[in-house]
This record gives sequence, structure tokens and C-alpha cells, in this order.
Amino acid sequence: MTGNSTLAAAKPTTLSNETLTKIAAPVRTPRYDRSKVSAGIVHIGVGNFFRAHEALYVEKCLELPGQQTWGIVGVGLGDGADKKAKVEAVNSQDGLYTLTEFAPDGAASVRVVGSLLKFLHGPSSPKKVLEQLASPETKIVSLTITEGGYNIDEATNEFVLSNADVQHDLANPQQPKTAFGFIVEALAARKSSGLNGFTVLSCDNLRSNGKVAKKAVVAFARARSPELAQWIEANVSFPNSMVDRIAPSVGPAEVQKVNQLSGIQDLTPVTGETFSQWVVEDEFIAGRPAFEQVGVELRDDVEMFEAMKGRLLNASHMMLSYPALMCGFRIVDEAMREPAVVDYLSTFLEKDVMPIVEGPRGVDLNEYKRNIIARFENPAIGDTLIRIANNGAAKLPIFLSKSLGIVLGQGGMYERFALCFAAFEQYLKGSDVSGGALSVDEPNLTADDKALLSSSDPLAVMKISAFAPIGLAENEAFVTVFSDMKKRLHRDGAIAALRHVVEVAK
Ligand code: CS2
Repeated sequence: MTGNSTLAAAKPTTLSNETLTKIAAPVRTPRYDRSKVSAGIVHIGVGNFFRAHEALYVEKCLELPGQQTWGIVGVGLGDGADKKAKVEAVNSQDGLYTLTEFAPDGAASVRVVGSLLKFLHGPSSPKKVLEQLASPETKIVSLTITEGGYNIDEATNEFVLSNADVQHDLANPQQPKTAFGFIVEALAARKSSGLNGFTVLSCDNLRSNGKVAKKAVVAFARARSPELAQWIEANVSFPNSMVDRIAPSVGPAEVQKVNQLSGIQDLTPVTGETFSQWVVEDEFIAGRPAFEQVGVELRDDVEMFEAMKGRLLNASHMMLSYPALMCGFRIVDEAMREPAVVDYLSTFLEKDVMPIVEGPRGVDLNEYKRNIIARFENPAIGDTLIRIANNGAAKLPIFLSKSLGIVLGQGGMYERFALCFAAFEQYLKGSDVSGGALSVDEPNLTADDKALLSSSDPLAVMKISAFAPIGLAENEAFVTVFSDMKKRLHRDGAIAALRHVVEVAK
């Protein structure tokens, strides 16, 4: 199938269990009987990434013999009208959706994924969600709740019990708002009815995501009862995992494009690159699907993969997005057609991070780097820079602070990092350096951060709560380079600033 072909029959097929048989090759449909599948997995945070990644690995498992207990019930925690509408749209299609994978040469392949059996909406049906989590059939609770969703204080590295939603959940255990409120209430019910625990599987881009999830769940439980916390430590496992697949935002234009390609009238299609990787610790206390048969790597050195991916790939996304937005680009591969952008990313990877990151056994960092550049260059997937830029206050410290801490400690080169921060500062103002509008979405900025950012403090961006622990504003040398980058960005433009930070590294 090519990017331009249309498979559509005269009238597009809607998506549901009933219409599955009407969908013809080359669109692939589930090769198992959905009516025989039960839900061994509850997934919290059903975004595009989850539907293009975990749900596909599980789909492949469901096609194997003896795997039919591993279907997924999705849970959405967002309480906006749009979030509820998404849940309804997915359910109106019996949980089915199309996944279109785009190879770098533009070739596309479409499959209908059936592993998501139903989608529950936490805010309107907390009881149903709690029942599902507490059900004996639930063996794994997986999470994609975003980097900021774990509610860990960057400075103390502790779970923030004073968070308003956490306090709400402690006071109203039957109507939780947070993932931790739901998980701990369900575990308390399992404990009191003599059931076993389950695996909590974090699939967010965090360093040691399993350990972070454990910290959050156990801290929340301890605030309810130390005995419950102890039971959880003994009966729940928290494997670390590294997840990787670029899954862009899918707006109305993309919906139309992929639906035309597939001939299916899908209300909630997802798209992704062909590349996909999942490396997981084999610590599933209540069992797991036959992941090893569908390309999941079960390894004991997952944290090395997480460190490599976060500090090289996600960090490159961060380093790319703000300066590239300042250049006037809006789409990742368009930015990657500008040589100054590619030179800058290559310099960042080769000079700033590769020397200070240890790759996992058997992984060649140079090849990993080439692969990152090639994936970003993929012209078929149309990933937006703003998707990557948004939520920078939560993501920048996660992906950059380890490397930045080492570089600051060694008194190394600050130019690339400083340019990224100068561009981030301008992005927060809602426009690029030429006045082009940017839609900023920064849910993790606190009221204090916002007050600081609207003050006249020239170093405000480095002092917001997420970055303060890194100590950028106190580092005179960094501040000097940051001020220079700011000047260059506004006076010479973003491309010239990018060329400059490449030149100084030669
Ligand atoms: C991106 C990720 O927004 C971001 O932080 O870097 O969503 C990235 O596309 C995925 O982690 C790729 O696996």
C-alpha cells in the first residue's frame, strides 16, 4: 500500500464488531475471536502513544494460542468534555480503532486493533473503574499518565502528598481523581477480600519509571495505612520499562487523510512510525502475556535503556523543538530539512551527551544516534514540534538535567543547552521570535512559576520550580552564555544562533 492509494470502497465502513468482516485486505483486522477475550490488563491513560504501542504488542499476543485472557480495559482520567467525548467515540466503535504505520519512504500499512475491549471514564464512573481494578481477572495495571503525572517533587524527589488531587483522593477513596487514588483503593479492596495484588507497569518516559511508580503508590498507600503500604510492597510488582515509538497528534486533517487511505470511517484513528521498541524487566507478579513472542525485550538492564532513550532521543526532541519553532518550523521533518538544525542536533548528541552516557550491553550509540536523526527525518508521519514542546516544564528536567548536571560540574560547553533554554523562554511567551503564534500548554507550571515568569527577572525561566534544583541561575558561566544566546536569537535569528552553537564546538 502506498501513501497515495485509496482503499476506500464507494462508501466508507464504520468501525464496530459487526462491520469488522466488511473490512478487506490489505487492511488487517484482528485474527482472533474478540468475544472470547477477557481483560487481564487495565490501562490508565489511553492516549495515542499507548494505542500505537502497548495495545499493538498485546494485539499481537491475542493472536497467539492461549493468550485470550490478556485483553485491555482502558481508563481515562481527564474530566474535560473533550476527554469524555473521546471515551464515548472509542466505545461507539467497540474499542476498535485503526493504526496506520508510516515507513520513512511514505509506505503506509493500516490495521484495525482489537485489544482495547472497552474504555471507562474515571470521573463519571469511578465505581466501574474500581470494580475492574479489583476484579480477580486483572493481573496488570499499566500506565501512561505523562511525566508530570507521578507527582514527584523535583527538589526532594518525594511524592507530593499535599497535592490538592491527592488530598481529595485520600478524603474520598471511592471517588478518586488520580491514578494512585484508584490503584490504592482497588488494592485495599483486593487485600480485604483475600485476593492477590497485580503488576503496576509504568510506560512513561521517566528514569526508573517502575521505581517512581512504586514510590508514588506506596507513599499514597502509607498516607492511608502503613499496613496497606506494607501489603502492597509484598504483593505488587513495579517493573521498569523503556518504551519507544513516535505517535504524532492526530488532528481533523490527519483523521481525514488516514480514513481516506483505509476506507474506514474511524472516529479516533492513530498513526505512528514503523519503528517500535519496548524493553521491560520481567517482574510480573501475577503473570503476563507472551511478550517475548511479539518483539518485547525482557531484560534486567532496563534502566540503561531508559537512560539512553531519555537522554538521547527525548532530549533531542526537547533540544529540537524550541529552537526549531523559533526558526518558524512547525513540523519535525520540515525542521530536519534545514542543515543548521541537523548539524546542531548532531553536535548536541556527539559532543554534549554521548561522551557522558553509557549505552546498554550490545548497543552502539553511534548507530542509535543515526537512527534518531533518521526517525526525526521521516517525512511521512507529520509529527508536530508543538506536541513535543508542550509540557516542557515537566519534560525538560527529566530529559536534560542529568546531562546538564554533569556538564555544569565539568565546566563544559553550555551553548547548545543555553540556546534551548533561551528558545524555551520565548516559547512560553506564546510566539516565535518573528511573532508567529505558538499554542503553549504547560499544565505543570505552578502559580508561583507563572508569577515569576511574568516578572522582570531576566533569569526567571531558570528559576521556575522544575528547574531551580538544577542551579542554572546560580551558575555565572551558564548565565553569561544564556544571555548571549538570548541576544543572538532575537538579534540574528534562530538559524544564525544554531549555526553559531555548531561553530563553537568545532
Ligand atoms: C516526545 C515523546 O513529547 C515527548 O516527550 O519526545 O513523546 C516521544 O515521541 C516518544 O517518547 C518516542 O518514543
